[in-house]
Amino acid sequence: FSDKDVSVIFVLGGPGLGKGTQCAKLVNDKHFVHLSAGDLLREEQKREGSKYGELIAQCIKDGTIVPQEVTVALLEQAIGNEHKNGKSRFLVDGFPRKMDQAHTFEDTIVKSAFTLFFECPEQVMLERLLERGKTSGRTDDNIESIKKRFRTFVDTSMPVVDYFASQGRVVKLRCDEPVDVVYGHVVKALESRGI
Ligand code: UP5
Ligand code: MG
Repeated sequence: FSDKDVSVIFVLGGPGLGKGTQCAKLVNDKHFVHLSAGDLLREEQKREGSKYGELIAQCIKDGTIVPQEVTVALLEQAIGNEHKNGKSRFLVDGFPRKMDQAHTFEDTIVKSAFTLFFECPEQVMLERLLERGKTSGRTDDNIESIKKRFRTFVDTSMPVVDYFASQGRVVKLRCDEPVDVVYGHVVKALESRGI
């Protein structure tokens, strides 16, 4: 895709800080298509006949990154389908979380407009995840998996944010505040970019 036809904003930040929550609000107000890489992987995991089901299930429980081929293909397919239906503005949530994914996506699908990056103390993420875990049914919302997800975030995903930041392509926002306050920061950041 050309970045004239399709515009992509990456939404990054540690586990459970509220990326999905903020994206859902933007879908309502600004008519973005929200693509959560984690949600696409969970759907693929459940899909009958998927050859990646077990691999995805294991990675999610261990908080490790599914090989990029799987995730990039799911995103490309989803963007293509939405684009056929006339959609052009995408929030890609929870991706790229490893350097190879960042390069592959931007070289083969489309260059992102910029990255919205949420900063959040681990303690706040932990509380939100444990609270959600009471009802989410997610296999990774337990203390063992959460600790592994935090490690992966620091070791593997932060370098992606640092890389985009070194190119001046990151908007940093804080998110240890109520949902609507955080959303106020998000809207301001987008409006300052004419969105
Ligand atoms: N909540 C939200 N905002 C709040 C606020 N301001 N104040 C108080 N509470 C707030 O929110 C989490 C909880 O917090 C909710 O209960 C919410 O009400 C509350 P949510 O919006 O769901 O947070 P989010 O950041 O989306 O958390 P999520 O758990 O989805 O983040 P992760 O990045 O960990 O999970 P994801 O689904 O992206 O990935 C899961 C796994 O998939 C990864 O660990 C990895 O194994 C795999 N994966 C890959 O391998 N490759 C990829 O590219 C992507 C994922
Ligand atoms: Mg999410």
